[in-house]
Amino acid sequence: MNDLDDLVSQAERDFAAAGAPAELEDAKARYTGKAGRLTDLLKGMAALAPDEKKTRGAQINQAKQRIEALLTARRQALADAELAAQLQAERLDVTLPGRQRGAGGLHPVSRTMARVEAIFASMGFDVADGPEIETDWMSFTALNNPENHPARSMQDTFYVDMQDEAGRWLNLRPHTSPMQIRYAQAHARRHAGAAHMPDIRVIAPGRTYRVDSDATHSPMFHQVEGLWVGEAVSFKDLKAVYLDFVRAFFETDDVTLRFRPSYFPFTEPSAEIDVQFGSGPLAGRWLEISGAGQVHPQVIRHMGMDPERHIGFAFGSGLDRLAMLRYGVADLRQFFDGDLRFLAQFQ
Ligand code: 2U9
Repeated sequence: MNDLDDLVSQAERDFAAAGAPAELEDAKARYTGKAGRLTDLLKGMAALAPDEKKTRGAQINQAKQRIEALLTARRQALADAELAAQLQAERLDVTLPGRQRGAGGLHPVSRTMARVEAIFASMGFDVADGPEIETDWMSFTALNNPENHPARSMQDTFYVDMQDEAGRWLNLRPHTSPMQIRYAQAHARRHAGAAHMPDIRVIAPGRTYRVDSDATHSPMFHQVEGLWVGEAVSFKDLKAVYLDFVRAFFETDDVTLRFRPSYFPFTEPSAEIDVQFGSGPLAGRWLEISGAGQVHPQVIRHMGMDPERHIGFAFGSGLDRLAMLRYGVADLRQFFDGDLRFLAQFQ
């Protein structure tokens, strides 16, 4: 091995020892820089004879080319290593699934509503829908609650700053009954003049509003009312339908109903319906669950029907109260606080 081979080997080792581009450039300067060892060798040729200069010059040039090739290779290796380190540090797993929104679910009151609708649908009841902002006539007069009658103050109604054609303030419906008035009127119009009118069997679930707020009352709450009108409907039909409903809703036959006389302007006679479970956490207590009665003849008239021919029963329950009983919730307001820790339990 001559001195030039030696030099190339030393350069190779020096380059290999450089762990970063700046160190490599320093090492390069020690060989090919102005004061570098190759440069020194070239300078040392001045003293040689012309023949020797030629051979020596060619050898030095060859050594320089080898050193430059080593340098290029080492530069590339360092750049590759830097890139590999960067790729490792900034590694992205593109196969990871994207962040997903948590799956939503139905509110317990919505679930209860769907459940009530399904049970009554199985008994041949349709579901009515209608506006939440109502006229005075629909919310009160049609339901035998005449203007200026003291019974109107039984409901702490929200009024809307808008008037109907009769100049009366609109209201946020205090019960779901207007939906049934509208439904019955449309039914009566459809069958006007016919020898026989099919029975009306409908439930009206939805949001209702009253100025009332405590553990068992919320200014916005939900009702579900039912109505069956025909030519031969009686209180025993009401009892049978309601008992079937309660058994299906609470998933037990171990339940007794009690009808207590009561008063509502829209029904006569009227009753409160209580339930008592034979077992379970609520066993042995009478729980008020609904109001009901035979639809008042005046209300039948407002539906566009003849009370001499048509008779019916109606009932009304607080949907939120049904949900509270079914799920064992003590404070109605929890349904409307929007706390997901509470609501997620019902999914
Ligand atoms: C029409 C005619 C009659 C619906 C009825 C009740 C009795 C009743 C309350 C239960 C709990 C309201 O939410 S609550 O406070 N309702 O007691 N509702 S009879 O009677 C009607 C409905 C529609 C056309």
